[in-house]
Amino acid sequence: MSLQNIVTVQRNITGASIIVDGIPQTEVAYIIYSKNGNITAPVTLIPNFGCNASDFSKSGEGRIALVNRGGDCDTGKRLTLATAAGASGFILWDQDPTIFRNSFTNEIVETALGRHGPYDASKLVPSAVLGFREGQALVDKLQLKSNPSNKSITVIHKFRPETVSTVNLIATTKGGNQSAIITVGAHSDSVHTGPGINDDGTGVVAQIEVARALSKYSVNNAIRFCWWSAEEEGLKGSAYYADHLSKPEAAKIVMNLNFDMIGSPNNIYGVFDGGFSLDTSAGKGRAHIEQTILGYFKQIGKPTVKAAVDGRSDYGSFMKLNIPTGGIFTGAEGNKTVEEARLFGGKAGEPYDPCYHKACDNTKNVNYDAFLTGVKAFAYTVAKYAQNIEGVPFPR
Ligand code: DTR
Ligand code: ZN
Ligand code: ZN
Repeated sequence: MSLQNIVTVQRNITGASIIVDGIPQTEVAYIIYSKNGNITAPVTLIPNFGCNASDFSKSGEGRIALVNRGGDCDTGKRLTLATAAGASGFILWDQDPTIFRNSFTNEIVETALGRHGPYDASKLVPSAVLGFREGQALVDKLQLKSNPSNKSITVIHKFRPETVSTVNLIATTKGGNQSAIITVGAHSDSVHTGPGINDDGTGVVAQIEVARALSKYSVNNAIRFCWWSAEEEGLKGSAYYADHLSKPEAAKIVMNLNFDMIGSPNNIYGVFDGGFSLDTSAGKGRAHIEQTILGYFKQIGKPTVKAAVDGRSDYGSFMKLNIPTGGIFTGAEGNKTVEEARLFGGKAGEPYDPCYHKACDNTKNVNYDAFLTGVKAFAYTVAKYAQNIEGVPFPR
C-alpha cells in the first residue's frame, strides 16, 4: 500500500535569461549550479567548439564567450576554459534539439556539465544556454560588420523564490501487524546547490534495496518505508507527516529509523546516541535501537562512535511525538578527529564529507564501502524489528 501527501514549501529555484540588444531571448536554459550573476558585455563567438584552451585565446578579457555545443567535450570543460581565459560570462549555443524541462516551472533546463568532472560551476563565470534558432540569429549578427551585439548582451543567472509542492512517498508492507509499525525514512530532496548523492541519495537507495530484499520474506510487524520531501527546507516533509498523524495512528508506530548520509567519503560509523532519559518509554526504545545497531557492528568487527541526537534530520519530527528513534550517520561538514581517524582510518582534521551541500556531492562522492556497510546495518535492524520488538516498550 502506498500513500502520498503534498507538502508546500518556499524555496529558491534557479533560472537564467539572456538579453540580446534589449530583447529577452526565449530559448534559454540554465546550466545547473551556475554562479549567480548579471553580466552585460560584448560577446565573442569561440572557434572550434571551445574544447581546447587555444580556442579561447582571442576571446578577450571581460567578454562573454559564445560556444557552439558541437564537438566532443564536456560543457564543464568549456566553461572552465572560458573562465580561465578571462571571459566574464558563458553562453552555450545548443544545437541539440533534445531539451530538458524543469517539471515545476516548465523552463528548459541544461542539466549536464559532463561526465568527466567534477566541475564546480558555482566557482566559474555565470552561464546560460541559448537554443538553436536564437543562437543562429546571434551568430549571424556577429558576422555583420556593424553588429550591435558586440556591445550589449546580458547573461543573467539567478535564484528566484518559488512555492513548490513536494510529495512524501510512503509504502507500508501488506504483511505484518498493522498496529505495530516500524517506520524507516530517508529524504529524497537535496539542497539547490548540489545533487545530494551522499545527502541523501544514499539513504534513498538503501531504502529501495532493503524494501526489495524484504519482499522475499514475511514480517511479523509492518514496515513503513518513507521517502521524505523537503528535509533541506527544515524537515518539512516529515513534519507534515508527523503533524497530520492522528493520535491513534501515531500510537501504532513502534519506532523511527533514519538513514541520512550513509556513504560519506571520510566516514565514521555514527550510531544515534540512545543513552539518556531511560525513565521514559521513548528513551528505553532509543537505547534498544542503539544496542541493536551496535550489536551488528560488533558482529562484523567494525568500530562505531555515538552520533549526537540533535534533531538535524527527519527523525526529529518523530522525537516530537515521543516515538523512539535511531539510525546511523557517516558524518557531514564536521572534521574528523584524531581519535576517529585512528578508529576508522581516513584523514583527521578534514571534513567527513568535503562535498556536503556542494555541487560535487555527486556519485563520485560516495564511499561505497561505508555505504554498503550502512545498508547492511540498516537491513539487519529492519529484519530484526520486523521479526520481533521484544524489549522495546510498546504499546507506549
Ligand atoms: N540533516 C543532514 C545533515 C546532518 C547533520 N547531522 C546529522 C545527523 C544525522 C543525520 C543527518 C545529519 C542534511 O540533510 O543536511
Ligand atoms: Zn543536507
Ligand atoms: Zn540529509
